[in-house]
Amino acid sequence: MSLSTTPTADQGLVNLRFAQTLVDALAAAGVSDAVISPGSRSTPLALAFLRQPAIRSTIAVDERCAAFFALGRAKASGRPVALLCTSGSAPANWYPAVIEAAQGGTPLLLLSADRPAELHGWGANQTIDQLRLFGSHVRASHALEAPQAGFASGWLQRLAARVVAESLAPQPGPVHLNLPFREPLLPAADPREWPQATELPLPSPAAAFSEAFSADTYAPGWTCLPDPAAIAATAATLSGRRGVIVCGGGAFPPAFAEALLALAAALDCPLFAEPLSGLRFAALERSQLCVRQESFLRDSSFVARARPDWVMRCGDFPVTRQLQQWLSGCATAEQIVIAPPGRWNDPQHVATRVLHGDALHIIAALTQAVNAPAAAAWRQSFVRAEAAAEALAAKLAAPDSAAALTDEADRLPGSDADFWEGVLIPALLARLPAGFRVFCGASMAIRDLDSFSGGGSKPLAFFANRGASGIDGNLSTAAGIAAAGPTLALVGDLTCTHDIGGLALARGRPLLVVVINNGGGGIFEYLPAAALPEFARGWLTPADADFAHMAATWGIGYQRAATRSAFAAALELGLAAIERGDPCLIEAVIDREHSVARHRAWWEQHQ
Ligand SMILES: Cc1ncc(C[n+]2csc(CCOP(=O)(O)OP(=O)(O)O)c2C)c(N)n1
Repeated sequence: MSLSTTPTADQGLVNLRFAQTLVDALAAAGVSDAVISPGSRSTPLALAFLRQPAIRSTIAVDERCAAFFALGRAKASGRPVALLCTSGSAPANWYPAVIEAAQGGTPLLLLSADRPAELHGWGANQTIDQLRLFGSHVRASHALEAPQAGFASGWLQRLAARVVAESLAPQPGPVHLNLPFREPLLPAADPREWPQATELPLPSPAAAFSEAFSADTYAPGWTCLPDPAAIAATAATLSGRRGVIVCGGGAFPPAFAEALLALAAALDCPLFAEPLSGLRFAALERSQLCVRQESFLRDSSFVARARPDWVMRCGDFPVTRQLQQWLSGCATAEQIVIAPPGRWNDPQHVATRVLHGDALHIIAALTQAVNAPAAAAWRQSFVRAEAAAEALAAKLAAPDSAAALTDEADRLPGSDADFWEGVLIPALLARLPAGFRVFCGASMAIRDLDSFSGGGSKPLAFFANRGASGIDGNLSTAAGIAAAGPTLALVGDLTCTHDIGGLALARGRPLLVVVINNGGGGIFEYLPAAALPEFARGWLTPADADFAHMAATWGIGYQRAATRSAFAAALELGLAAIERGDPCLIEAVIDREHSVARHRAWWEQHQ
């Protein structure tokens, strides 16, 4: 195609036809959600999205929030979500969410509108170099030319199907399309004469192009398995020996949990379920499951007695230091890592074998191949450790009738004023209705979830931005998840203030935000910086924000709680709002010094 700077008879009509061909083909390839930030240069594409009935479009002014919202929506659905914005700094605001999507393996389609080539480098307004803007953080990057009359629609349709495929396999992640448009952006003709969107099913070659993906799971229709010899060798390593399976977070396929438990049963080994594994709150057989390892692995004499011959990991690397340190201490054990193709989840460099492929199929193949369980006493030692930690956890939640009578200032363990994360998290999870989605923020929220969530048969789905573990965009991500149904966002006070704009996206969605307001970055209390005279100014950085006003800015309901009973009452009101489809923000006020003291006492109990 030659580059012409002379507009065709109706450049606007060409732009709209081009945009409609692309968007219709994205719909044909299975894209059902788009998040659009307003702008001029993106107008043909925005119109094409807004008029495509198979695509649900959400409008979000702040591109950073828009991208995190799309991330949340893609996490909840497992399907690629399209983002659209104008030229200039707009797509740069997507960057943190793009990084999280790349690290966390979430499919996104990044459609940035641009000025045509002849305006680049000549001082034109809102024109920056957008090519390869996202560097190595995208799975693929496509630089298109501005639409011209007679553009090749077959190519454009195949490109749409291709970018959807690229966002899903071999590793899900973001894909960038840079799309320049020449003015005039819209047709000159009467709007009533403009071309219409094509309704599905589309008679497009793109439909056949995307048949590689199963319509139900939206996962690649192929299976990737390691060499059968590697499966056989691994099965020999596992059979009849003392082992532990560790399951981290991940977007696992249906039936994965059952398959993993079947392998643990065949080997009669404990299965450590991480908070984001999807195994803690689910209707599953629980005799192999451990959810209290963060506690019982603090007992050095237990750790010395219960040395495994092998450890097998799947999903993301563990959340908390305790389990990480235990893994690095298993120096003599064989360490087997199951990872998606192209991923090397071994930051401690202790793996003795990495099995690349589809986790579900690898687990099923191993279950077939193993031939002997460990001696029964092996798992029993973990069952006892788990039960002991569970009993201590039960005491945290139980009110102490003597202490409950004392006044609030005492904050005695068991009293109403003894309100900290170890009490808040179990109370919250116990009250959530089945089927709730839980988005957990970075910092102490995810670590406390690991320590205090426990587990049960009530199904809850857990999410977090653990790819890059940012405290940015958390509320927007949770709002994106809430588009799929009732969702809890559990975040710290700095994490909340970092994404105030995200609260705007909570409007009209069943999102319950519980802000753990411990007066700043509580996590830093446990790090060496806490001893520095500059600690409060340089690390703790209390937000001193008025959360009631913050919620009011967006017309969102607000509750405040500083005791156990006030939190229980606030939770009832919050859940009633969710049932009506409205968001609610609960500010849980935690005395930081008390919380630090209670965390320390809790950890010491287990040593
Ligand atoms: C975008 C980003 N900036 C900075 C950090 C570093 N960081 C990690 S935790 C944290 C403090 C979070 O405070 P808060 O949300 O109140 O949670 P708490 O520590 O009290 O649990 C910061 C600044 C980060 N992870 N991501």
